[in-house]
Amino acid sequence: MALSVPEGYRPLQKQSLPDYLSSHPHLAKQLGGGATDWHTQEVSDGNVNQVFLVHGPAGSVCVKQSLPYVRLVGESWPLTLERIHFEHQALLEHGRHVPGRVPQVLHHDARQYVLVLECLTPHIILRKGMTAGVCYPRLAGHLADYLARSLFFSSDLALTAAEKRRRVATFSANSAMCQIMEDMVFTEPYQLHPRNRWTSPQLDGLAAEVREDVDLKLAASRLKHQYLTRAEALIHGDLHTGSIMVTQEDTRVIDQEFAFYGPMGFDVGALMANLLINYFSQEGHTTDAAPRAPYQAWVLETLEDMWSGFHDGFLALWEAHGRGDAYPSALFTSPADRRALTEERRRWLQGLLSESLAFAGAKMLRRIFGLAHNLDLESIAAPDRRAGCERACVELGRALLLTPGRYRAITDVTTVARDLAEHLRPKRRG
Ligand code: SR1
Ligand code: MG
Repeated sequence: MALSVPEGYRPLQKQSLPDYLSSHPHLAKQLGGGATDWHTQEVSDGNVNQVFLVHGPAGSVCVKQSLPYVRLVGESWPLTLERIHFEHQALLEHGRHVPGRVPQVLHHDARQYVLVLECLTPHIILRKGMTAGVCYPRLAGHLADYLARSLFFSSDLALTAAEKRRRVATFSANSAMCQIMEDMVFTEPYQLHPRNRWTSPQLDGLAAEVREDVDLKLAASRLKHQYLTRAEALIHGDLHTGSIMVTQEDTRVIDQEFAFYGPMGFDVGALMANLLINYFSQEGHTTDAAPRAPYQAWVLETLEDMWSGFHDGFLALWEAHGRGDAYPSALFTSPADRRALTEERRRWLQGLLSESLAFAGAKMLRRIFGLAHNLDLESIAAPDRRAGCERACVELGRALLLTPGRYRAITDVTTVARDLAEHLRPKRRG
């Protein structure tokens, strides 16, 4: 694909932003004063887009623009500009389902592929906070609620089939972004690919084992098929801890450019994977002076609380608002029918746990062997120490991907994680 942009499209720069904002009176008003009073900061932090914060005497805004390529890699990796439109649509839809958990949209410029959003302050990226060992007491509850509401209200459990199909049709055009995930999550980590990287030479053997493990490749391909075919709900599509901003009081989900109607487990599993990666990475950050064991306990507790809060919240939504075309209420009228339906809902969530764990496994492996790695692990400077943590991620990730049904409860996963971390400890001290 060549770099091509529509006529009139101009990538914004620090210098051109004040002019752009001045030409939109409602944004200029939000900032207050005039263009010369505004201070602009480039804060592009994700892998894909460019992002600026602009501060004025009355307020601040966040300006995000699609570039015709992947920012992390540059012009050698062209990418369609339309991703910002899908992010806009997803922000509106999820914003309706989970008010207050996504940033407010202030402006969408379809011709310049720009979104202007509420500037989240004093929020920071969750992954940065978690790498530094900061606890967020409200995180599990907020994430559980976000997952339950965003997934339930965009599914066939809540919508009519016609409405659901209309929405699926809109988002199915986000295929350039979906293809990034199809390649980077389910395919590249299992083959020799020029984009892949890992801690070498420490993990060379493990990377080769992964490439040669046919059961693992089948399990990853099975999941890829689910990702390709299961239009279950409007998912965020890249729900890692770098797509979440936090304070002690607040949690916001950002960066919806990968959104589409896909399997619910892809979002739930992404969060599980990223919490588990952080958990294992703490073994690399701990020192005698600043032990991270209490923090690790908090991370696993957050994972358990997030899943159980999601489980209970989703069930409650289904009971109260299950008026979609799936499971027609006309079929379940007697007390016995209703009891059977309640049982069915529990089984359904048990199935979702397994699917989420399998996706979590795939997401753990891609962060060790694929292109895009996590700060949690990357910030461990000593390669041997980092490789030890990564091995634990691979061991658990592989087990989740191969045998997700073995974990009947989330505590079965956290028990195994604790065990694996315990085995890492003597090696670290030695
Ligand atoms: C080109 S890098 C793309 C990756 O970064 C994003 O955060 C997604 O995880 C994606 O796979
Ligand atoms: Mg992102």
